[in-house]
Parts: sequence; structure tokens; C-alpha cells
Amino acid sequence: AESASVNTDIVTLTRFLTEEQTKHKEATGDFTLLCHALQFSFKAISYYIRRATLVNLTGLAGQSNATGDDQKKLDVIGNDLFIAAMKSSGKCALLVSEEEEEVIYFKDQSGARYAVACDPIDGSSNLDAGVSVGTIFGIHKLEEGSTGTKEDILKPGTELLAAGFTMYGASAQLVITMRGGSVDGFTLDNSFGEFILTHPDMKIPKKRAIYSVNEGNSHYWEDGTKDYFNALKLPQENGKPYSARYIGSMVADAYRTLLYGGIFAYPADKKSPKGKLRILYECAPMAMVFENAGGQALDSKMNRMLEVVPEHIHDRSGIFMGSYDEVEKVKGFHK
Ligand code: AHM
Ligand code: MG
Repeated sequence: AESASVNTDIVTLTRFLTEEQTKHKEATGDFTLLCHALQFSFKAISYYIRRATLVNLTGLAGQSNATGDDQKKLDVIGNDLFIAAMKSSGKCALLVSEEEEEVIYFKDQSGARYAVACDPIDGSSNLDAGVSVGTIFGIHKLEEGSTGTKEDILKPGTELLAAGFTMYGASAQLVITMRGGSVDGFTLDNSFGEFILTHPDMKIPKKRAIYSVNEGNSHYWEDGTKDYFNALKLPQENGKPYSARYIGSMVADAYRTLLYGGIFAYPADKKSPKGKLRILYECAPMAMVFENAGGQALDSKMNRMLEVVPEHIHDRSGIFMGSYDEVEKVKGFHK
């Protein structure tokens, strides 16, 4: 019968989180509530991105953000939506956003036990061209007894409780992982208004001949980095060189790399010795996703990305992340 081909046992993000929660006896449900607020902000951001050209939301807002980038109108809206969602969840004690110079404290939230870092709309320089952008997030739990201070967020990625990102592409894709857990991918079904589990237990292929890097910076790269990328352009064992794919939007480049395999890099270089991407809300959450999917992520000194401890909330790092074997190759050239 026709109905036999329709899935009537759909796993929504809400159901998935509820089922996860029941696996942990000590769980209070607070994390689940925080995630409900998170997913609402993703839906709202997705909605405004899709409407942007029609309702005059393209272009600059006329100000710069904490790290000196020109803010787009949608950067401001995405940031405001995210802050409102975190505040109203009642579970978020403090928030670091790429768009805010200082930590935002929600002091009136007694019982809020989480610290969140986010880039509300990463890759926003691509927005007006309709290219995929995304939201990246990392969630820490407050130390026992802490009332919520900067120290609760200035932690290495190894201590992240959960992390992930949403890509606003042809469809909105949410990827989430918890400490020591699987990586699970959800697709926003616009008619249901729900994220549906479409990619359970994602694993990154062990290798793939695709590299993703802004080669316009190659003049400034360290020798090891130059040699590594040059080697990928030579015919490999199968007689073919690697393919290059660079969107210039980390979430989109990372999502492709997660699904197809390969390497994504934004190395530190002589012009930007600390790299470009930010540790708390770009590098560490992505590194957690990649490791939990069976890949690896390193900084430019070949340290495990998840062990890098930021001193300041907007600190940057070089990053190499991708398939296990591809990252091994990176190490070989950076000895
Ligand atoms: P943003 O947070 O200001 O959007 O910058 C981060 C973006 C990443 O999405 C992307 O990987 C990188 O910057 C691209 O930088 P470049 O244009 O230098 O290649
Ligand atoms: Mg960003």
C-alpha cells in the first residue's frame, strides 16, 4: 500500500533529546530545555535568511563587531535572536557571541547551569550572494558552586558538554554531538517546523582526496603548510591529484568535509600568526564534531584542537580538521 512507504515513526530533535535524557538517570531536563531554545533560534535565523532579499535584510548594518568585521543586518538579527533564546530558556548563565565584545551574563537566572559560546551567523560575508552560512555553538556546564564567570567558558574543548552547528543551505541541517557521544544530523522540515533525524551516527570517511583552504593566503603560509598543499596537487597513488573545494563559509565547508571526507584548513600564517578562526565558537565546537565522527582536528602547531585553552573569549587559532588519514598526512608535513 502507498502508506507503507511513508515513515510514520519520525524522530524529531525533540524526541531525540527526550530519549537521550532518559538514558541519563541524573539528568534534570535542563539541558533538554536549553536545546529547545537553541533549536528555536536556528529555525528563526533560517527563516530570516530565506526572507532576507525580499524584506530588505541584505547589506551592512553600519557598525563593526567585536573582532572588527563589518556587521551585516542579518548578523545583528541573528545575534539578537540567539541572545533572546538563551535568555528566555532560563538555563543559560552566560553567553559569548562573536558579535559581542564582552561576555553576556544573565544574572537573574538562578538555576541556570550552562555557559554557551556561539557564532550566530558564521560566513556572513557570503550572505548577500545567497551562499550557505551557519550557526556554530558550544555548551559548557558551570563548575559546581560557580555563579557563572568568564572561567566557566574559557575552557578547552575537551570539557565541552555539547557542540554543533546548523547550516542554512538548500535545507537547514543541524549537526549536534555530546561529550563522548555520537554525531547526529537533522534536517529542518519546513512544513512540520521540526528538525528530523536524517543522519544518525555520522562518521567521516577515513580519507578522501579533497582539500578546502583559502589558497589566496598561500604566500604567507609556513613552509610545512606550503609543502603539504603542494603535495596534494601532484598525482597520488591512483594517478590523480586532490580536488579543491572552498566555499569560504566554515559551516558549509565543514559540513561537506564531514559527509564526503577530506581536509579543511585555515592555517595560521605569517600575516595572521594566530590564525583567523575563533577558538570558542568556531574551532573547538567543530573539532568536537569531527573527533566524535572519527576524524581529527589540530591547531597550526599540531596540538589537538580540543586541548587548546583560550586566554580571551575571542582568541583565534589555526586549524586543520578532517578525515583521520588526511590529518595524519598534515602532521607528516609539519614535523
Ligand atoms: P566570520 O565569522 O566573520 O564570518 O568569518 C569566518 C569565516 C568562516 O566561515 C570561513 O571559513 C572563513 O571566515 C573564510 O575566510 P576567508 O574569506 O579569509 O577565506
Ligand atoms: Mg564566524
